[in-house]
Amino acid sequence: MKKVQISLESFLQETHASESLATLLCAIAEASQAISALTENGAIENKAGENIYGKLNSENVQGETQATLDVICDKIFTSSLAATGLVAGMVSEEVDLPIAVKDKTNKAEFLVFFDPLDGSSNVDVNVSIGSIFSVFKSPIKTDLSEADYLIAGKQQVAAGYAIYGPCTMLIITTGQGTHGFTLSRASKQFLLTHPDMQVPADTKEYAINSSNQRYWESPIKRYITECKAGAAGRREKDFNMRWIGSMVADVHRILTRGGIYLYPKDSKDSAKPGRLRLMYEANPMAMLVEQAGGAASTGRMRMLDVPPEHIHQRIPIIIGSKNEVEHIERYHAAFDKGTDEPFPLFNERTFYR
Ligand code: AFP
Repeated sequence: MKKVQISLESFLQETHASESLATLLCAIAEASQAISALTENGAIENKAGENIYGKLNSENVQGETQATLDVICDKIFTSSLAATGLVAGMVSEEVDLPIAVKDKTNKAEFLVFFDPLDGSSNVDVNVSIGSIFSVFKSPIKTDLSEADYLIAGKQQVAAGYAIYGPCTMLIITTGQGTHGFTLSRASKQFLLTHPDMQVPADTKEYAINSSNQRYWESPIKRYITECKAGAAGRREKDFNMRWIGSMVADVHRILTRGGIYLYPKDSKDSAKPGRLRLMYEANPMAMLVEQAGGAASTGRMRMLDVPPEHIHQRIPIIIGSKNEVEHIERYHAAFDKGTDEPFPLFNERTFYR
C-alpha cells in the first residue's frame, strides 16, 4: 500500500517536538514557501515592474554587494520569525548587529541565526539557492548582549535549510535524525519525502573551489592532489568533482548520496580564516550532517565544538562523509606536528601531462 507522505506539521507532532519549536519551524517553512513563490517567477516582473534579479548598490556586513533577493528574503525571515512571539533575538547574515525583537512576549524562548539567501550569486543564472537557519534556546534575560548569542553549535535545538531548486525542499533536524520535506505546489504543504537521511561513510565525490589551490594549506593541497591522482595515486580510486557555488545545493547532494564539501582556510585574505560563516552556515549544516551520520570539521576540530568569538565569524569547513572528513583531519594533525611527508609527494607535472 502506498505510504502516506505526512505533512511537516503532522511529523513534528508525531516526533514530539515541543509545541513552541514546532510552531517556530512551521513559521520558517511558511517563510521558505513565500521565498519559493518569488524564485519561481525569475525575471518576470511584478505589477510594479520589479523582479528578483539583479544587484543593489548596497553592501551587507560582510562587505558583499547585496542581491535584490538577499534583502527581500531577509525581510521575509525577520518578519516571519518576529510574528511568532517565540523569538527573543535573531542574527541575519545581512544585518550587522543582532536583531532584538521589540514586542517580545514572555514566551520568547529561542535565538535564531539565518542566512536568508545562500548562493545569491546564482539567482540570475537560475541555479539552486537556499536559506539556512539555526535555532538555540535563548538565555532568560530581558536585554540580550552580543555575548549571549555566542553559543557553541552543539547547543543547537534545531537546524535546517530550504533549497529552491527544480523542487523546493525543507531539510530539518531537531536532534532526532535529519528529515527532508518536499513542497507540494498543489496542497501548499511540505510533505515528508526523505525520512532519516543518511550520509554514506565513504565517497568518491568532492566539492571545492579549485581556483583557490595556490592559497590552501598543505594538508588540503595534499588531499586534493591525491583525489586528482585517482586510481594511479595513493588513494587507489578515481574521484569525481562538483562545485555548484551554493553550499545548500552541495550539502543537499551530500545528504542525498554522500560526498565531501570543503571551503578551507586560505591565505587569500588573512583577515578571513575561511569564507563560510560559523553561526548561520557551518553550524546548522554540521548538525544536519552529523544527525545523518556524517561529520563536520574545521580540519582541526569538530565544527559543533567551536567556541564562537563573533556572530559573523568565518570558519574553514570540511563536511560530509565521515571517513573522508577524518582522513583530512589526520593530514592536518600530521602537518601541525611536522610529521607529514614533504609536499608535493610527487612531481605534480606527472599528472598534468
Ligand atoms: P553567495 O551567497 O555570496 O553566492 O556565496 C555562496 C557561498 O557562501 C556558498 O554557498 C558557496 O559554496 C560559496 O560561497 C561559493 O564561494 P566561491 O564563489 O568562492 O566559489
